[in-house]
Amino acid sequence: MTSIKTDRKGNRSVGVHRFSENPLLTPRDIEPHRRDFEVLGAFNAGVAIYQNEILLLLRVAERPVQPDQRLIRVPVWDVAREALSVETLHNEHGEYDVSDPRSVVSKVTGRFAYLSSLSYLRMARSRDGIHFTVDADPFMFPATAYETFGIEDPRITQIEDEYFITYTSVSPFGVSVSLAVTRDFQTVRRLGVIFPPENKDVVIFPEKIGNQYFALHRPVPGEIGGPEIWIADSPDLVHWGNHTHLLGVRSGRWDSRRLGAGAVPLRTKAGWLEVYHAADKQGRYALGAVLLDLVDPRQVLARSSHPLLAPEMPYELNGFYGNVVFTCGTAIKEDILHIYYGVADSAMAGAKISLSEVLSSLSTI
Ligand code: MAN
Repeated sequence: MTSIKTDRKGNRSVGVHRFSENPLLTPRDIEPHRRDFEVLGAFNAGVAIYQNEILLLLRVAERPVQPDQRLIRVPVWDVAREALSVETLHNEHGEYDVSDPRSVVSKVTGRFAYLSSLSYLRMARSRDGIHFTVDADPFMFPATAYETFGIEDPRITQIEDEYFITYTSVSPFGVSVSLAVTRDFQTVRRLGVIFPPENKDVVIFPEKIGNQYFALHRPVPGEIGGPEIWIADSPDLVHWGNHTHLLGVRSGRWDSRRLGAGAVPLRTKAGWLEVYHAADKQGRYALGAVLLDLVDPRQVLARSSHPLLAPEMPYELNGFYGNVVFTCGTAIKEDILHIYYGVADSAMAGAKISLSEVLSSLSTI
């Protein structure tokens, strides 16, 4: 049975089955890591399967409780003290622009000053992939000079018995991507910054291709060019080179403004399937897929002309930052792809989609 629908223009859309239990995890399910903080979001989780459990490595965003509207209290990791500090900004005369809830912009300099919350990584574990128990303590907390504003959007790639975690590290130096590794999801070892600013959305392929490891990454050019997906290779997962541009925005389509890799690429008979996110000119974040050649992943074989999953449900449309679906990981069970995805920068949701339907929905233009 197929649920591919074809509209009058011949465009095919794939049947997506959101979990009826959505949202799976919300800020209410998470205790803040300290009592004077509040949880704003638990979203954009990396996915791993470990000892018969589905793990969601959540990005948890917290901020200090804000007792007074004239003041803005922002969290910053203090590297020298090895402690979280709370800085108080005076906003009596509207000195700061907080119209984008994600950041605090100085009206004096016209520039970004702080993130409004600090993100760290926290583990949720499940036997059935639907009901999750959240660990009491953070799994990874900011710890280095490149992480003082937080760590975000982890992706987990299993290579043999090691799990490599790429994550966004944010600091006054910019937005970079760092790597860490764990074997047991108890202890984790940092391997440092692997892509300097500005870069995000790094996913590592789960096996060597030829003699090299491969990764997708998303630099953000300052003046010329745009936020698009690149591919690089590496002999050791730490040193990356042979950078080439892979996938660009498409004017007038769902991926017209910016795009970035989402889930860890999945090996299929037809090629590497990458579920990626993109924003359009209206700022809507949706998910689609691209198929890359198995032997030479620098070759794009086909791509979604329409999103596989776009914000529709109230929990996707409304939240801390609405109209956003954003994935950092999937799990495959036979032909069914389970997409775990962050909604509205607030919570986690899941959806099932047939892998063969996804593959046959991709088009070569
Ligand atoms: C950023 C991403 C995500 C976030 C979206 C929407 O580009 O890195 O962290 O979900 O924007 O706010």
